[in-house]
Amino acid sequence: MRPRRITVRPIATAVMALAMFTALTLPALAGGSVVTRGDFKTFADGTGDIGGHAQMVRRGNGTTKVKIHITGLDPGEEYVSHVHLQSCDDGNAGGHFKQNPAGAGEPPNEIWPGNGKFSPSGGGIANQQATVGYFAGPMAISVVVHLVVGGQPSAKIACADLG
Ligand SMILES: [Cu+2]
Repeated sequence: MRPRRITVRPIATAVMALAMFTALTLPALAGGSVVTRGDFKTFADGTGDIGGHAQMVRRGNGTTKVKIHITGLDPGEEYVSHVHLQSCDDGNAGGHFKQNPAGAGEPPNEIWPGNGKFSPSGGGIANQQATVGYFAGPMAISVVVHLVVGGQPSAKIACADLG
């Protein structure tokens, strides 16, 4: 019995040490975030000189925030923006990112900065954002801006690769 007791103590000590290590390191991980960003450029069906940038922050607390700043838009038009599945040079950025590929084609399963239609300022500038309650998967790699025609997202007029 005696040798057995001696072996139990180091294990208990190791378990306590592991618990303390975990308690110390998890807050550090939870505070971490992964930032990707890219510059907007005139794209596919777009015209004129569109600029600005997009930024995605995947936070360690399990949320994702996307902010966009776009310049060179037509103040008389409406626009909508989505996170897309492919890079700007690959199939015109493909379709919409969906956290659950079998889920709904709308927020929060998709990420739409502005969460719908938006109008630029008189100077053609738009600043929009969206936050979703999950850590966006690796297929969230570009942000596309569409012109709205007849109330529906239409031509892809700008794109930014998130890298
Ligand atoms: Cu889109």
